[in-house]
Amino acid sequence: MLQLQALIFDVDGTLAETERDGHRVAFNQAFAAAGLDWHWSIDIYRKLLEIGGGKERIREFWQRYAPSFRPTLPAGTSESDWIAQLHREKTRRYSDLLQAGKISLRPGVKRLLTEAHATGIRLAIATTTSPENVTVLLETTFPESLGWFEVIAAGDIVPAKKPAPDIYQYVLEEMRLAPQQCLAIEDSSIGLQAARQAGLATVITVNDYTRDQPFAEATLVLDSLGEVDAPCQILRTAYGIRVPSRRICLDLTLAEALLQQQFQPQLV
Ligand code: XBP
Ligand code: MG
Repeated sequence: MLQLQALIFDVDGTLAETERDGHRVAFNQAFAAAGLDWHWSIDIYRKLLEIGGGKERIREFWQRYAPSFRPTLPAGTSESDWIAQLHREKTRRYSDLLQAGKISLRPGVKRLLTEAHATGIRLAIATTTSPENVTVLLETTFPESLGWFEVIAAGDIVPAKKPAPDIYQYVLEEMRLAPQQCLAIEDSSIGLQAARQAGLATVITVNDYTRDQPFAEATLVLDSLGEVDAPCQILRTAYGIRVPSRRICLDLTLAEALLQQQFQPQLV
């Protein structure tokens, strides 16, 4: 019998609005510290978010916006080493921003994690960002939850980042679960592509960067996970998916119902 066993969370944009005021700012700080005149505006960053991964995003920017730039490379080092060093500096700056309390969790995240933990639903993370960024985000926003995640799959742990399905497949293998037993929670089109290619039903919680992206493959598109006393708005449901009312918050009862409808619609 099909039954929800686990929730798999994306991090950036889903657990917290980390991109505009977190990662983007940290990238710019790292560029300035390296003496570069690169600056990622809010709008340029929107385009760059089509590329998953900070190192990959730096390379994309370099190729697209500053193709004639040549960094001074110490002997025996490569352009990839230079990018990796710049990205390490960015990660350090990002951590400083989080430690300063600049970012909090999105509505409903704490509620749903707490409900899942209390009822034995397994939890995992599938993210493109670095593992240290996940740790610092949870430490600074919801420290007790750090030990709740059975698998934190992050960054370079797989060769291909989202939209490739590798990170979700890694989580499923580690947890020894079938995709039909899990629900993925994402915020972006590339995250949705990754989760769907791994066979997962996926709920999207949009944010300002992702609101207009295509989400045709999503089970449900919401503006947040919602709180009991402050429901979220349903932006779209997949064909055939029914929700109990227009004023909901995503809880485990609804998560289970979504799974049943997605994978065994004839029984619902
Ligand atoms: C979103 C990403 C990440 C962050 C930056 O990750 O694409 O690359 O923007 O983090 P998620 P790094 O899968 O959680 O949405 O610089 O550490 O890559
Ligand atoms: Mg995301």
